Amino acid sequence: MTDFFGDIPQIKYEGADSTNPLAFRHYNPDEIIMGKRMEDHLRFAVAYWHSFAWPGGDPFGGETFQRPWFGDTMELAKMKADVAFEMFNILDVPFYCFHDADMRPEGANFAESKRNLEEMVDYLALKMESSRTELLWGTANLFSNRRFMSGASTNPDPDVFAYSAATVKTCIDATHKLGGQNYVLWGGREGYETLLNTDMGTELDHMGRFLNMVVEYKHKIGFKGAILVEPKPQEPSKHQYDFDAATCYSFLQKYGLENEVQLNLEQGHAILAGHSFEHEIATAIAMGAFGSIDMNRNDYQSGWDTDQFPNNTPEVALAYYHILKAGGFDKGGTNFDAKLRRQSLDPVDLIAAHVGGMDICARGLKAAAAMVEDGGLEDALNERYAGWQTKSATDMLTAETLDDIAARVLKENINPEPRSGRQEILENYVNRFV
Ligand code: XLS
Ligand code: NI
Ligand code: NI
Repeated sequence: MTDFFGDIPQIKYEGADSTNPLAFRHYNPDEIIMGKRMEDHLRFAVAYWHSFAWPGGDPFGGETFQRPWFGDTMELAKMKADVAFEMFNILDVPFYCFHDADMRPEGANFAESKRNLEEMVDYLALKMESSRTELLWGTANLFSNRRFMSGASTNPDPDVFAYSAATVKTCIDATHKLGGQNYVLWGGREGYETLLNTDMGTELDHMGRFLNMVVEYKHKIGFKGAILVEPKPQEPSKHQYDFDAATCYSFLQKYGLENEVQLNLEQGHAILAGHSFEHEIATAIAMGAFGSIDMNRNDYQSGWDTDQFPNNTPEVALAYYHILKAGGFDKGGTNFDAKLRRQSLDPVDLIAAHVGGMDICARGLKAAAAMVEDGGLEDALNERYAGWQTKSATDMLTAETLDDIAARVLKENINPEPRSGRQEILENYVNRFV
């Protein structure tokens, strides 16, 4: 036991009237929502990197957090893991997620980094034996170290491609060993700073081959988890190839991976791409590529990936509405890819941030489920598309040609009458639930 969290007890559900800042007011794991426990709907995960590895730096100043486990030794890495599992227990979260670089010190060379990772994986496996918290996903950090400054699989230097492939192999092995339910690839520097020095077609081909190798390896070792790609339009690169859900899907199709790889969608990345979160979720669902979500929010004034904890119920409710309508998570879940503000120094801040985030998500889920059960949005959709229930309408999709349709429009003197889209009525409807 470390004494990092002092006497903060395990967080309990106390109901909406509770004024205890360290209690859940909405997140009630055992509450049944649409026939399933709330915990099993939401599948919360804590992100190792933001909570335990991020030092609180920004472009103008370094570390503010000064955690006792900061440093590059295995001993400190183990202390970090101890603290992480203490927090998982305080929050009673079902899952966590990690990058290799979050939990092991970087070695002097690949072999040493690999050994460090393997030793930490054994240590985490041990911690998991006496904890209920499982691994939602693992991933490789192919963006922090300077060797990745020009990309990982898209780097012009084949040695970096090789190093990245070897690193991803070790991270899939780690994820597999720890029983991870997914493996994520986020292409932080898979993109460019300037097209003046970038051969985009070649880089995309390399990235396509790389991802195919990941899928081949997954099958080779019998990893049953999902392979997920995480879209983001820019930052750190000026332009990232995994721009948004639609761009990722066309990439997957071009490289024959659309049946093998799904998407991990992040609220803040959706906003950076000029979309809403529900747009990205609905797009992935429409393509049959929905996998998991990274929950956070961006500051709407800064236009940057600020990775704050979510605190906007209406936004969260619409996201879960689409997820529920599509049948909910399968292997995916809600990972808090969110970090404290750099002035939030205290251990209690870390706990409160997650308590608030989990509560907002629970509230959003309950609102979403109430809308699904009420059926108002579904009815409005059915009514709006009711014309497509007729035979003449479906014939256009299955039997008629452009000529046929043109002839019919003339013959039947088809003359469409515009109808109201009822947007404000529907927005008012949603506001009844959130
Ligand atoms: C960064 C990404 C990253 C991925 C995992 O913006 O969100 O945290 O989720 O590499
Ligand atoms: Ni992000
Ligand atoms: Ni993310």
